[in-house]
Amino acid sequence: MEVKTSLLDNMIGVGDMVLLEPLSEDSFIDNLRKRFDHNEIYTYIGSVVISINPYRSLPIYTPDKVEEYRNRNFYELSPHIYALADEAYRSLRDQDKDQCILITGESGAGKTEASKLVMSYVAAVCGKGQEVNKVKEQLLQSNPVLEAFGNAKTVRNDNSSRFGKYMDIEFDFKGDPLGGVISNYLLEKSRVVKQPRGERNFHVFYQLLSGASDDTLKKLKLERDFSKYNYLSLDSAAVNGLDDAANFRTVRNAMQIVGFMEDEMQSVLELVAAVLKLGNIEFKPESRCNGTDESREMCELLGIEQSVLERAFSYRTVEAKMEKVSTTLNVSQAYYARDALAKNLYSRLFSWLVTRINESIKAKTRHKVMGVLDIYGFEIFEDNSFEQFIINYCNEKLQQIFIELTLREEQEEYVREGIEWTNIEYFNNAVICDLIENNQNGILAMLDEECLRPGTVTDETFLDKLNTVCAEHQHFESRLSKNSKFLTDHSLPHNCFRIQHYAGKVLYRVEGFMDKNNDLLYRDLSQAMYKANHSLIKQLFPEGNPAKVNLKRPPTAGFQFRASVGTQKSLPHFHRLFWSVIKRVPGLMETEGERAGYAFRQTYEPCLERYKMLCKRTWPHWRGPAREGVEVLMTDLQVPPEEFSYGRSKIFIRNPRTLFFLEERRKQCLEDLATLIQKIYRGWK
Ligand code: AD9
Ligand code: MG
Repeated sequence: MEVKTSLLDNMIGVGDMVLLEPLSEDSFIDNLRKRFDHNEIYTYIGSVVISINPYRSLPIYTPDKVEEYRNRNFYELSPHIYALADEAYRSLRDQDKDQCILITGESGAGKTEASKLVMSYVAAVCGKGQEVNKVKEQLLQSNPVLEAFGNAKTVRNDNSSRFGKYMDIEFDFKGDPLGGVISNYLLEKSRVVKQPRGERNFHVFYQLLSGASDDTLKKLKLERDFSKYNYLSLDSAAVNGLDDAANFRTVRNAMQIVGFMEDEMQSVLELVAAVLKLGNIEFKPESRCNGTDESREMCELLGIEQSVLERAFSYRTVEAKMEKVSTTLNVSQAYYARDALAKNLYSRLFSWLVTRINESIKAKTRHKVMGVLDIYGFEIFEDNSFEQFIINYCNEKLQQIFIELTLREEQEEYVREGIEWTNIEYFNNAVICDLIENNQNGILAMLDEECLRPGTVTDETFLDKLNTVCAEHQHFESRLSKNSKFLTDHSLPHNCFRIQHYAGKVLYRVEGFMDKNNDLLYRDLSQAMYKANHSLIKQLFPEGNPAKVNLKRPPTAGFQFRASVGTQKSLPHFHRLFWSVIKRVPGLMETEGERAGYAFRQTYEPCLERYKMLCKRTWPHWRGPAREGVEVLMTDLQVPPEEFSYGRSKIFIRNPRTLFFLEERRKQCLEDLATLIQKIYRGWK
């Protein structure tokens, strides 16, 4: 039997990396590859699930599979995301513990799919009944709505999340779902007005144009043809395998289930149409944009007086010393204002959608929660800009939370067991987070400072500042530790800086950083929007209310993001955490690196039971406390003392090799025993 298992392992790899021998980067990747070749996309490292995107549909998410994994122990069946979902759900229901599932991995790795699999599994196994089923349906249907507005085709992923999402599913004391709350992190709004080559705008634009009835399009003053709209990139409008028209129906249906009223849906579509119209407004030096069809139609959609909008595109009013001064915008400033309005309109619409969904799905009371965090994955492109900087910072933060939580759990167990704890720097990416978010000289703070500084400020002056401050800081840091993450290197292209992220080195080009961070919307435009005879658009621009003139500068994009990422701090209140490391391309796996602590632990009794045959003094019976038996065992087997530690109730083993050594000895012992028995048996015959 033993031999058969290892032959099988040789072919399809082991389900838990902990059992891998020898454990090295090569064997780790080799194991994943073997499993992947046999359609085994999931593998464990202890309680962490790794998955590799198969990019095709595998028959492993059927109702039968759900039944198979239901109420089974985590390690009982072959690795699966359902095992993780089941374990999380059962701990919540039976042990009354809040749960949190963090899903990380690079773009296109399968995070969003994994989060949906978790949700649908939990929906399938928890209680039933009319009310409960309605709640489940609403929670599940919030996904297509948010994906239509917040996802887009990128070069990495045809359905790439361009926002971060954290969803709490709320349960009652029986473990039945009551509702949910969604938090969203900064939408990549620059995409509304411009998309990188080979990428698309947010799905909803294409869905609306492809899937709406002729009548609806007429009411929205739209034409079906993508090429009519400046904001829709042409080179990749139709995506293989994406049925925009069918998805439009799915989204409408989902909005209905979630609880949007017919008139609300209409308003939302009017805003989407208005964004497309905005993109077609053109400005010419002689005649400005006066009286064009596009601006007229946009104004009709939103109930705005055309002269009000056109004035807002022509002038900028600044209040200085209680006096209003209007300056004329030149053509490029007018385009800037137009794009800023489109970006703001769309991103505010997105936030409104999240709030509106929450109104529908939020439970009045809750007993326990399961949180699922699905963010945009780490991005390293050839050309990385402010968006990648923000997305990667978010991933860095998540990594830090994961590390803090696992280390804390680990540390607590060591303290409980009376084992000495030494902090190991290697694990911690707090240095990178600090480099970005430090209030005084973090990159985001410096960017804000530069945006506010009077005088001529440009992306280049920001880069100069960064280089000077970080270089100084680095000089100071390098005396303390060798791992500074801001990489100064004279061979860098002149407008770039480089950061050593946990996932790799990334070169950022500063062009556009100031602008995107400033995210300026001239007050003339927010006031024009507030004047609209359209309740949704009015709601989205509250600062346009002249009665509430607030001269304070609106917070920058970087600041807002830092603040929203900061709220993730609430995560450590969760009792349990699962982590799914997912990679897009098999073969590019990173290993966990060296384990800094003790990788394995076992309570004394089972440990003694399993290995007592290896030592004459403990075999067949040990008549003292189990801990002493284990001590005798380890001494007799001459396991080096630095390889393990005795805790109060458990033995802690530092290295998997030690465990394999013990297992190997045991296997040998059993084989010898079997041979012996066979000999005796033959002798009898
Ligand atoms: V991003 O950071 O949002 O750009 P994700 O979310 O990690 O990324 P996503 O879940 O969207 O990736 O997966 C990308 C595509 O891979 C999906 O659209 C599916 O076509 C495909 N995929 C992902 N997971 C699975 C799976 N378990 N089985 C089959 C999958 N296909
Ligand atoms: Mg995603």
